[in-house]
Amino acid sequence: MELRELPREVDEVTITRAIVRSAAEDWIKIADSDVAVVGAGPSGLTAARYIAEAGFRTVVFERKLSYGGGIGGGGMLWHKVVVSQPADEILREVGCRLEEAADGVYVVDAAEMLARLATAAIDAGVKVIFGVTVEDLMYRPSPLKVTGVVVQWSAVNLAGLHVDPVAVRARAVIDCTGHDAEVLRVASKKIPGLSLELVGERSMNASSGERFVVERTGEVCPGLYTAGMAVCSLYGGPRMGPIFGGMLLSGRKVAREVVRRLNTTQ
Ligand code: 48F
Repeated sequence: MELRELPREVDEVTITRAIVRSAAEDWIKIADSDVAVVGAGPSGLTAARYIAEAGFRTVVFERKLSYGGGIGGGGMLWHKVVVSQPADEILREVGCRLEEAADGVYVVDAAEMLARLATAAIDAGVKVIFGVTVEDLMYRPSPLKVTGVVVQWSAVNLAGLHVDPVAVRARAVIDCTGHDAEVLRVASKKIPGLSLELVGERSMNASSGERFVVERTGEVCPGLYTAGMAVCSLYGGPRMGPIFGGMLLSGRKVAREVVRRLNTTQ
């Protein structure tokens, strides 16, 4: 075999330094972001893409080591999910191939949707950080405003180690953590003066659930927004199962609201 077809020799220390230096440079920028999105599921990836396309420095913190949240599981592990109009527009923008299953109702491969939403977000300039859990918020009491997130390596939490987390400033924080609404839950317990009570999601009703999510998506308090299933957990909307259009439209709606706000405030 010719030498030029083999991988170039690399010293192990060069690998270590390259990773640590580049990651640290990224984190120095991430520490002062415009927008922090929590969760790389369908609502989070969609929101992050539109916000980055509008020119804002956007980071997504994802607790796991992969994209997609609930997309990859399809419907009870069947490798497909469904979207209905007008959410198909969002999937077409990122190049997904859709099959019409009924009038205005489409089916798409879960793996394709996940990969294309993620690629489009990355192409727009979103920085996605895996293996990091948002465990708390930063806030300013008067006037009340959420000013960032408190983050920890997921591995540290899994190991039950007592390690202090670090903070990331953001002009807007979006809870896209899905059914558990983790960021909103923390906010409701730990931010004085914020009267936020999580009602909890209701049993399944696909169409009402999808509409509910999109209608109620938006600002929760200054600096804090929510999209996706977290909206149902907060306000008591029905779950909708493996139909995902509401998640995409909710991500787009919150992005528009955040962009409007960031463009009108310093
Ligand atoms: O659950 P998830 O996909 O949320 P979503 O965008 O979409 C919901 C649908 O998948 C589906 C449905 C509707 O069709 O019923 O369930 O609302 O993605 C949430 C992501 O957030 C991550 C979690 O690992 C998942 O990938 N996550 C949750 N809590 C945290 C977090 C946290 N505290 N810090 C970082 N990531």
